[in-house]
Amino acid sequence: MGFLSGKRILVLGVASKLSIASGIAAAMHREGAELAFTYQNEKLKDRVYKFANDWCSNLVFPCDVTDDQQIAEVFEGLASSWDCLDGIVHCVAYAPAHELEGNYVDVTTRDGFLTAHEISSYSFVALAKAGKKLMAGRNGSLLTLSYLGAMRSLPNYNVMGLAKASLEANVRFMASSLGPGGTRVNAISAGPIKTLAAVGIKSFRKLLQYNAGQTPLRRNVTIEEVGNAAAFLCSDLASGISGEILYVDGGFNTTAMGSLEQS
Ligand code: NAD
Ligand code: 0WE
Repeated sequence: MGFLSGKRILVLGVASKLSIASGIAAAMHREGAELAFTYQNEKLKDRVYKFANDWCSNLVFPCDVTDDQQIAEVFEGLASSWDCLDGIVHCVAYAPAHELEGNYVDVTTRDGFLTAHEISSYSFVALAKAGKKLMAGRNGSLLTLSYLGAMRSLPNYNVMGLAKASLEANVRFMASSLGPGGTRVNAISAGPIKTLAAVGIKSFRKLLQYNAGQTPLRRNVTIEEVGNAAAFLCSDLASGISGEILYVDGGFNTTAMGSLEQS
């Protein structure tokens, strides 16, 4: 029996087999969780249905997180199959591409700032709000994905860093808000991984190479490793952990200088 057996968990953010959400779903399925999924738009619909099927799920809902109606309908849909919900996994982020390349002060706009914060941070509390009733009275768990750019500046991550900082504060305020009802709220801050969200990011290959060379483990992390940590955090094994940002980055964030060898 897996350590998530009996848990019902909603996963947002599957876009491909490389998605961090896919690594998380695979680990959670392996540990016995029952899963439900959402997809952002029609382009992703068939693909997400296929993935859901692989993980023995037929609960799939459209959900663009900028749309309150769609968010509400996810939980109405879930409620017609499940009488309760134990977890929500939020693997969603977006900033307009032109904000993720170039000098931060030069490229940041009001519009891009608002979009990044709405999709990458506000949506997490919006989901918690809409799912609150279904999750009430369980040892529930909410999980989101962050990145070190929340804490440190780095080239090109730009306004996404601010959105992740907001997301991490969101984790702490949501943990305080939902803790009395038994729900835990955490984030994983993952090291860089080549996913769809990394395609088209300027110099991402260079960043991956530098990161591996400067990391205590001398390599990048995988979606399987993030998946295992996510499964743990959403399980009762993590019953004492809330409001936490757990780094799954091979130790990168703990060093001031990882290596003096050429990266
Ligand atoms: P991905 O492209 O596979 O996933 C991003 C997801 O966001 C997609 O499924 C996309 O459909 C969804 N999305 C974007 N806008 C949306 C909207 N308006 N409504 C609903 N869904 C929307 O990439 P990923 O790397 O797996 O990203 C998942 C999470 O992991 C993100 O929060 C990202 O910031 C975070 N993260 C990624 C890395 C990395 O290096 N890849 C590192 C740390 C954290
Ligand atoms: O959070 C992310 C990326 C999230 C993301 C990706 C895109 C690409 C497509 C948000 N918005 C968009 N918008 C698009 O149009 N990561 C942690 C991965 C990432 O992205 C970077 C990084 C790292 C690491 C961008 C610049 C520098 C480093």
